[in-house]
Amino acid sequence: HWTAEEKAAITSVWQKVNLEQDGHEALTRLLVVYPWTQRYFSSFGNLTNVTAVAGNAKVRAHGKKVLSAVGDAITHLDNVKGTLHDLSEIHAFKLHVDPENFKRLGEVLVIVLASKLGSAFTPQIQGAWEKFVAVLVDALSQGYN
Ligand code: HNI
Repeated sequence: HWTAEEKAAITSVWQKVNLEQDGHEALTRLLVVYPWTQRYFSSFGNLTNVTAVAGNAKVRAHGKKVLSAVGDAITHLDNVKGTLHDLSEIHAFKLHVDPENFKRLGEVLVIVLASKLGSAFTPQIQGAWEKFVAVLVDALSQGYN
């Protein structure tokens, strides 16, 4: 269900992503913009303000893990659901993450990409990414059904 243009838009942007740096920024934005998401990361230490989050090595390592899983989905665009099946079950049954938060992570990820690419993040590229984020959120939410 992807056009060749959409696939190109998603993969070409992903080639420019730095998993650790951009993952850290996305997770930092999630924790600061939506502070109630901090409750899932009580083992990560002090996350109460932007300076603490920005300097937190656990947040950095975890951001890289999250974006690696996104990259895994991007290399399997025709089977995102199958690729993220186990990860979805972990979030549902083990971590008990409210799936609304997947949308929020998708939202901050688009903002990180837009600020990184500037005018190269065209409306057409944003359109493809919004669609990918919807597919990603849907795949991560499958374990909750
Ligand atoms: Ni998420 C663990 C991927 C969104 C809370 N998460 C993981 C792991 C991956 C991952 C990979 C490591 C799993 C393992 O240990 O086997 N998470 C993703 C992806 C998204 C996402 C791809 C969305 C795009 N996770 C979220 C959100 C929250 C979240 C929105 C909470 C608000 N995740 C967690 C928590 C852990 C976690 C909590 C365990 C962290 C730890 O190390 O203790």
